[in-house]
This record gives sequence, C-alpha cells and structure tokens, in this order.
Amino acid sequence: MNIGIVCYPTYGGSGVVATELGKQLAKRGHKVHFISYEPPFRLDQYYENIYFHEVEVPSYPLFKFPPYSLALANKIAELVTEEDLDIIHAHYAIPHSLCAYIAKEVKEDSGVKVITTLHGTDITLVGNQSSFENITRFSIESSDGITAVSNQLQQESIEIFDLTEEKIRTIYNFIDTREHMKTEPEEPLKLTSGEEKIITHISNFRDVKNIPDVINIFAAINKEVDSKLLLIGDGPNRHEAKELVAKLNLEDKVHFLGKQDNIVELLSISDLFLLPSKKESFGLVAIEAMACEVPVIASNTGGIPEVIIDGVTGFLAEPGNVKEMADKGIRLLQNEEMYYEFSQNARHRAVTRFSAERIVDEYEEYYYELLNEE
Ligand code: GMT
Repeated sequence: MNIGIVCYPTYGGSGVVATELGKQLAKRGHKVHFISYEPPFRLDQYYENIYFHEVEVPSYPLFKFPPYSLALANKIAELVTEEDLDIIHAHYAIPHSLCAYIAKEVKEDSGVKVITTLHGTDITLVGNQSSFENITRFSIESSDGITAVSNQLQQESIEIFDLTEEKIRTIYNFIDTREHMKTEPEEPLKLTSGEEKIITHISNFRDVKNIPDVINIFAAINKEVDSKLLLIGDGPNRHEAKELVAKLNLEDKVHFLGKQDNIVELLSISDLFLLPSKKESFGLVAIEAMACEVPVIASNTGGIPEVIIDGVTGFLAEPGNVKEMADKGIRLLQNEEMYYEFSQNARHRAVTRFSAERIVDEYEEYYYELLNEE
C-alpha cells in the first residue's frame, strides 16, 4: 500500500505513535509518506520505504496567521495523485483529520481512504471546545475509519460526538519491545550513586500531568526509601515544579533533565515510574517504562487501567490521592520479592499486549478492510 501519515512531528505521544507505526509499515514493505511541517523527531536516520514531505506555508502580508491547515490539505491532495496514496492516516483530529478530508474531496475520484486516530487531548481538551467542536465532529464523521487508543477514549468519543460503536475501533498504542528493553548504560550514569532508588516521570509538563503530585509522591517515598527523582521533558509547569522542589528542600534529590531523545537508558536505571495524571487516554510512556521492567504507580483515570493492571504491573489510585500512591510505592520498593514479580509482569504485559507486531497487524487489517469496502 501507499500510505500517507499526517502527524505532529514534535515530542508527544501522538507523533511518536504515528512515526513508529510508519516505520513498522515500511518494514513490512509498504511505502510510507510522512506529511508535516518538519520531519518527525523519531525519524532520525534513513529508512527504506519512508519518505518525508514538508508542508511549506506561504507568507503574505495579508496573512496575520499563516494558513498551515490549508497548505497541509493542498500537500496531501498533491500526494494523493503523485504518490497514488491508498490511505491517508491522520493522527490527532485537529487539524489533520479535516485536512485529509479536504484532500480526499479535492481528489474525489482517487478512491483514497481517510482514517483518523484519536489520541485523547484532541477530543477531551481541544475538540470539544466550542471553537473547534463543529469541525471536529464533521471531520470525524467524514472519516472512512476512526480508531481510538483505548476503550475508554472510544466510549468518550461516542458520547461526545454521538458516534456508533461500529464507527470507531480501539487499537491500542504499541512499542517496539526489542528497542524498549532494559539495557545497561555504556558508562554508569553520574546521576546516581547506585545506592538510592531511582523514580522517574516523563511528560510534557502540562496541567493534565499533575506535576505537583509527582513531586509530592516522591517527597513522601523519599522519607522512607532513599531515592532520587528524574523529571524528563519540558512544558508550561516546569517553573512551578522547580519552585515546589525548592520549597520542599529537595533540590539535591530531584533532577530536571529536560527533553531527552534516549529514554531507554534512563528508564533502564529506573526503579519506579510515576504517572499521576488527571486525565490520560492511554499513557504511552507507561508501556515504555513497563517494557524496561519498571513498574508504574498511576492514577486510575481514562485508559490507564487498560494499560496497567493494579496490583500486578504497578498500582493505581484515584487521581489526587498522593498518600495512597506514595504508600504503594514504598511497599513495592521495600519488598524485593514483590518488586521482582511486578517488574517481570510489567515487561511481560508490554511484550504480550502492546508489541508492535500485534498492534501493527491490527492497523494493517483495518486498512485492508477499508480499501475493500464498497
Ligand atoms: O500526553 C499528552 O498530553 C500528549 C498527547 C499527544 O497527543 O501527544 O498524548 C495523548 O496521546 C498519547 C498517544 O496516543 C497517549 O498515550 C496519551 O495518553 C494522550 N494524552 C492524554 O490523554 C492526556
């Protein structure tokens, strides 16, 4: 197949999933065309069967706001003909799904099919705002196929947009479990003495990630178990987080590492991963941690309970329940036998339920189903 993938190229789950999906499809012999304003950051070398098409936005004094969405729609339409696209796969509804729809309408005789993958915030935080609601609903309804990254997001999308169950399919996120596996760092990382436990959190530091809870959970664990906190990523709440760390006198215990390309090395030295989000449609980062044998303490919100099995691969608690999350973290870190079991269970679940092989099969089957539809 010739597949166009439209995605955000920057750090962030939706772009990561789109890029990894493209890489896997290319390995299976499909021709994959990424369409965005810059190459996705995980596309860091030459890959056979993968092409990148840059969307250039014309500037003109009249344009106060550069019309990216129109340039994107035009680029997709161009590629439908030039590259004979069979599928346009839009990751993140806004604006990608609508741009794909416009391109399909422009090339109405092409037979190209549009599939939209909903990632969560495109529906729960952005798409249902009044400024976007109508066009989000329209572009979703107009897609030939829709997927959601968890059953919970599937149900929420059905409720918000009045969809039918058949119209939207859950296809979980995935990881390449041969790349995401516990690896010894080439040199011991200076961040740790090797004595203390390493607790890690990775996110875009937005409100929804609940960074103050990450720090407060760590502070409580650290009172009982000598540990360090690695905070990886960057975003609007970083400053507030630094202030809280200073207020709690934890500056020598908490490392702000900023955005990191190679998280496998950092997860490999981690003992526990914290994800106390207020809302989370899936939590890709949780399976990245689990694949590196790191149990996860998380909130039982959104799609997280479909990813982390409470009491088996980690522990779950109500969002905001810092005490329970900290107590469960302490219990796990202080009990070697239990810890070993959880970390093995975590890897096992990542490999058996969220491996690229399994999930990419599901996407591929869906593409063929849509192409064979009358
Ligand atoms: O986590 C974010 O806020 C970024 C966002 C994105 O679009 O990159 O993540 C969403 O999509 C990821 C990939 O499907 C999911 O793993 C995240 O759970 C989801 N984030 C939220 O629902 C808050």
